[in-house]
Amino acid sequence: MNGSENEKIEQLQPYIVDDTGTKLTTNQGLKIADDENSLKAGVRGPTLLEDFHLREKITHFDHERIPERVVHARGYAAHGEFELYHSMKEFTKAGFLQEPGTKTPIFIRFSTVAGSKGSAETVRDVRGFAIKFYTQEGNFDLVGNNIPVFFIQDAIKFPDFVHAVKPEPHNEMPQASSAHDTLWDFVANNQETAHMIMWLMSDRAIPRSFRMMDGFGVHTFRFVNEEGIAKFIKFHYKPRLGAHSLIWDEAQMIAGHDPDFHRRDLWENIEHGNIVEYDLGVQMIDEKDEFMFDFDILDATKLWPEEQVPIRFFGKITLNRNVDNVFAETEQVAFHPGNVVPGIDFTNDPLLQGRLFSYLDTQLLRLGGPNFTEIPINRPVCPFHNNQRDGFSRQRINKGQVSYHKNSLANNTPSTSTWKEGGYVHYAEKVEGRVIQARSESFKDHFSQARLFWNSMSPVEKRHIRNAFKFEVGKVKSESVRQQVVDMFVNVDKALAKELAYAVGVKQPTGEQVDVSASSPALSLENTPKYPYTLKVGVLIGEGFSGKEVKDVVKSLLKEGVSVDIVGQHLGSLKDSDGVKVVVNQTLVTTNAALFDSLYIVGGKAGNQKQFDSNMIEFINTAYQQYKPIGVASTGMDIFSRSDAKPGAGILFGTNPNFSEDFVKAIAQQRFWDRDVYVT
Ligand code: HDD
Repeated sequence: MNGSENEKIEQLQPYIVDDTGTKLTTNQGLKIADDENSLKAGVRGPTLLEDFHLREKITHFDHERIPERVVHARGYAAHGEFELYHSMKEFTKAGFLQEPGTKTPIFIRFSTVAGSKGSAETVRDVRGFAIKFYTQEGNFDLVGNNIPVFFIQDAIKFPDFVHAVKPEPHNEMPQASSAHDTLWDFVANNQETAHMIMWLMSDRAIPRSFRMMDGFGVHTFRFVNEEGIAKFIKFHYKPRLGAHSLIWDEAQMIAGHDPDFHRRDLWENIEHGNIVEYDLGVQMIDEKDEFMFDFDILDATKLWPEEQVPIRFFGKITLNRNVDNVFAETEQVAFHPGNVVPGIDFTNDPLLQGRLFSYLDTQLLRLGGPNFTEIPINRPVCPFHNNQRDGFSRQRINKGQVSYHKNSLANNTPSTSTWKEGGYVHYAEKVEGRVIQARSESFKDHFSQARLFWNSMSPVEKRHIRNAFKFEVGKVKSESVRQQVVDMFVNVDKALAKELAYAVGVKQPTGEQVDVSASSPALSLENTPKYPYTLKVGVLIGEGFSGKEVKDVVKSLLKEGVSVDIVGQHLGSLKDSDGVKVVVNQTLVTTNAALFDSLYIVGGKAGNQKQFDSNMIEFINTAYQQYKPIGVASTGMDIFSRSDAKPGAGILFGTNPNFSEDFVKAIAQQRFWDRDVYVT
C-alpha cells in the first residue's frame, strides 16, 4: 500500500474499470464490429431501427446528465485521511476520536455556492468545504464552509436566499455573482445577513487555493461522551499553509484566463505529491454556560470569538489522492449533515434542523432514488444491514425471507444495539415551551458581530471590503435598493456607509453604527502563517540568460518547495552560452501574470524581440499592480527598468548577494501592500 491507500480506496477498487487495451463491446458484452457507421438499407439509404448498438449508444448518451446541485454545483474533490493526534475520549464517544494514531479515510468536496457547474472558480463567493469521514461506526459528514457564519438564521428562509443570490430569473444574469439587485434587495430586507455579508465582501470570499482556506462546521453541534455528558461544540479546520486570498482584480483576471484555477491547483499539487494538510479542532462550551455569552450559541449568524473560546485541535486532515473519475466520485458523492456517529449530536439551531431534512431530499432527485447510498463513493466502509428494500437501481441482493422488524423467523435480526454496544441514542435534551412560529429575541442583534468583524480587519483588509461593497452595490440598478443597503450598513460602520453612499450615488445615511469596540485578531488574515511552499513563480526567460545564475536561483526555489513554470516566447528549450538548458513549459500567451504568486524576470532575446519585450513588460506591470514579489536577474534589469514597477519592498535584484534567500522570503510574504499603484 502506498501512502494514499486506505480502506475506502480498497473498497472502490472492484468498481474501477480500465478500458485500455480491451475490445469494444455493448453493455451486454457483445463485441462490436463497426463503431463508425450505423446500419442502413444501402450505403446512402435510411438507418434501420434494428441497429441495437446505435440505439444503446445514443440512448446512454442522451441520459448522461443528472441535475446539478441546486447550490454548490461547481465543486472538486479528493481523497485522503484523518489522523487523530489527541484523544477526545473525555468529551465524545465517537470511535474515530478515541485512540491517537487512528486513521480514518476521508473524501472532501470543495465548492462555490451560487455558480452553475461550469462557472469560474475564483468568483466572490462562499466556498463549501464538505468532509465525509468513513468511520468504523458509519459515515460522519461535516458539511461546512470556509466562512464561520451564515446568511440566515432559520432554514425556512434558505429557498428565498438562494433565489435571491442565483442569476435573476427573467434574464438569467449574472452568473456566479452576488453583484446584482435581487441579492442586495434580500440583504437589505433580511438584516440577519449583515455579519455574513461582511465576510462575503472580505478577502475570505476569494481564496488563493482550496489548500489555503479555513473550514468551519458553522453550526453548534454536540459532543457526547460515554457517560452521556454533552458539550456544545463548533468544528474548525485550519490549513497548515495558512489562509490566503487573491485580490479582486487578480481573481477577475484568473476567472478569464483559467476558470479551473482552484481545481487545477488542488489536482496538480496532489499529482505532484505535495502535502495538503489541515488541523481539525473544536471550540467547546459547557452545557451550563449556554447563556453566558452576549450572543445566542444556537444562532448560525454568530461566531464564538476564539479569544473567548479557544480551539482545541485534535487531528490532522491530509488530502493525497485525486479521484479516478469526477462524475462517479465528485458528482455522485452525497453529503448530509444528518450523517453522524455516536458521540456527535445536533442542537436546536433552526438552520441546522432544516438542513437535516434538505440534504436527503435533494439526493433523491439528484441521484434518482433512495439507493444512492449504494453508489461506491457513498458506501460506508463498515458493514450495514437493515430492512430497507428495492427502489430504482438497487445493487444489493438481500437474501432470505425476512425484511421486517421485529421478527422471529430470523431470530429478530438485524437487531438493534444499545448505546454501550455502539447504537446511536439521541441526546436526551430536555425541551419545553409552546409550539410557535417565531424568532427568539436572543437572535435579534444583527450588527454587533458584523462590527466585531470590521474592527478585526487590518487597514488593507478594510480597504478591500470597502471596494467590494462599491463594486457589488454599484452593480445594483435599483436606486432604492442601493439606498437601503447604505442605510443598513451604517449600523456596522458609519464611514464605510458614507463612502459607499457617495460611490453609489445615494443620500448620505443618517443612522449610527453600533457601539462595539471589541475586535478578534484571529479573524484577520494578516495574522495567518506564511510559507513559500507550493507557491508558484513564473520565470520569464529568453535566449542569452546567465546559466549559472538562473540554475542556482531555480534550485533554491525548488528546494523550498516553490513551484516553478518556465515562461518563454515559444515552447521547447533554450540554451545559454555555457550550454545550460531550460525547458519552457508555458509561453507568454498561454499564461498570465495573474496566475503566478511571483515572477522571476530573467529577460533575454527572442525571435520577435518587440513582442517578447512588450509581453514581459505587461507581466511585470500586472504582478507589480497585484503587489506580488518580483525577482530580477542581472539579465532582466533592462526590461524591468522599462516597466512601471519601481524598486522597493518585494522587488529583489539578482545582483544582491543574498538574493535567493530574500526572494524565497518575499515569495512567502506574498503581497507588498505599500506600493504606489492604483488602489484595489
Ligand atoms: Fe447546504 C449543499 C454547506 C445551509 C441545503 N451545503 C451544500 C454543500 C455544502 C453546504 C458544503 C455542498 C456539499 C457537496 O459538496 O456536495 N449549507 C452549507 C452550510 C450551511 C448550509 C455550511 C449553513 C451553515 N444548505 C443549508 C440550508 C439548506 C441547505 C439551510 C436547506 C434548508 N445544501 C443544501 C442542499 C445541498 C446543499 C440543497 C445542495 C446539494 C446537496 O445539498 O447535496 O440540500
